[in-house]
Amino acid sequence: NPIGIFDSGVGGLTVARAIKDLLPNESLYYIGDTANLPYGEKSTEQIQAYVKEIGDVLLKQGCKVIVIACSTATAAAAEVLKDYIGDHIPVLNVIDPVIAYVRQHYMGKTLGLIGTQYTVNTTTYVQKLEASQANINLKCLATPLLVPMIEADQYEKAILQGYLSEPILTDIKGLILGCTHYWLIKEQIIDYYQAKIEIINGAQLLAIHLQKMLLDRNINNSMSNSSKDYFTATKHTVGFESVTKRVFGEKVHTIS
Ligand code: DGN
Repeated sequence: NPIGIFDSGVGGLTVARAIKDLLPNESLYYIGDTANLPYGEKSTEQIQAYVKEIGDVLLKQGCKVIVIACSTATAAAAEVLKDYIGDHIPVLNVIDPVIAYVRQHYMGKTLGLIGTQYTVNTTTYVQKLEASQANINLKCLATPLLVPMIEADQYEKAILQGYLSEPILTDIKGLILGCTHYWLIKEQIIDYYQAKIEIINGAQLLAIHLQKMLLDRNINNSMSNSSKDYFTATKHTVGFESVTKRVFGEKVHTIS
């Protein structure tokens, strides 16, 4: 059975890639909800409705676990999706592994976070840090122009630099990429900071967490050469096709 992964578009491909690199024998079923993109400017109710619909599709595909590969969807609908799916299959998200990581490595320090308007407005990361009693000063900046730029598979240096040079992000010890899309421009972000601070990304952290969970539950796939990945978008876009090809080299299927 495949691992179900979804995002509003191409962002979650960074998570899918990290999972595939760590667990090459697992099959992936990926949905980019390009018909409803961007999630970052939608209401909680809207995002929850999209997420439930995707959950239905992934269940129908027989997924053994669902990975919410989007911070915005996690902030809006992680609990709702868990309740909706019930105990059938585990639901993982990209925020929790980051919280655990920074709690271990950045106690008492100041970190920056960039994310969508929704993620920053709902203060989900701050709340989760507080709930885990992580004493970390988190400076959050909404960077809404990045997702459309990345979805279009384009890069504009001035937009990224404009955000990263905002005063709120000075004197940080690390930067959390609080949106899965941003890892697609990681080189540019690392370049901006000249590798002086750590760029913290949930994708690899989640993959490690997932690996452990699959083993614990004994639902990992140890058979070799049997994995098959499937990538689909709710609406075909040139950007989805080109980014998927670049990250995975797969053909994109569109479902309606
Ligand atoms: N990849 C999504 C996230 O991690 O928040 C971006 C959502 C969007 O559509 N703006």
